[in-house]
Amino acid sequence: MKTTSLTDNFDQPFALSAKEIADYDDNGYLILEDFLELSSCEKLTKDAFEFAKEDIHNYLSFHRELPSFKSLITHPFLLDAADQVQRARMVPIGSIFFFGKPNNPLENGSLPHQDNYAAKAPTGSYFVVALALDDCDEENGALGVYPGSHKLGELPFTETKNFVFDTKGKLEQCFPIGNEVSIPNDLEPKVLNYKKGSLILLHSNTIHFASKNINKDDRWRKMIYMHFIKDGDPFWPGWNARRQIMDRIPRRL
Ligand SMILES: O=C(O)CCC(=O)C(=O)O
Repeated sequence: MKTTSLTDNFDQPFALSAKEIADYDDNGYLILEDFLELSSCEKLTKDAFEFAKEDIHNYLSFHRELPSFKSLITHPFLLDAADQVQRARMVPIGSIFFFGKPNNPLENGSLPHQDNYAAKAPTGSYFVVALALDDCDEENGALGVYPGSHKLGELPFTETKNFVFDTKGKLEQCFPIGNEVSIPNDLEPKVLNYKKGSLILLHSNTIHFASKNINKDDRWRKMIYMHFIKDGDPFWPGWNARRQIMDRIPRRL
């Protein structure tokens, strides 16, 4: 596939192959390798570190603070890809950034969960696109999935707290992310391997998780998760995330 940048010429839409769409439909996720060129990944990384300074933890809604993150979440090729697998015009509404610093007390991975508990949208409407800013595998806490679990619909979950903020709004505690679901016996987890610049499309009902990054080789696992809703559908903004619809280009594919 063609590698893109944050400022490419986006005249031609970005078409997925029939096989890529069929793989997404079967598995509930799709990895697009080499989606974003490395210099654009470096720009996003630099902006994230400059914003966070010494406060290294998860950040909600960097796209509201950092123009490079806004360019990514409204990236025409990213939207083309989202629209094709979701068969709808997908409107950006939120994002969360993970530094994935090794052994960081303020980052503790995520429990096996589906994502729509947060947005409470009509089933299948909420949608996730992630961009990797590091090479990721089992050693640095890569994203794991239960392939095919998106076909199970929304499963019962145990409600747990994700974040604790102090009175000034500063994050002081982070629990493993997500409301845990119990896994049906016949499903096998798969920890994904993907390179910096890969884009991962994830159905919101795909059960996913990540181990805390505990490697001793200073391998970070920076990831940007971006959230979308099918045009016109309702969703809960969330007291922490404050999800909001954003402007985007018309649907092209
Ligand atoms: O820690 C991770 O990379 C997974 C994050 C996640 O599951 C989520 O934001 O829903």
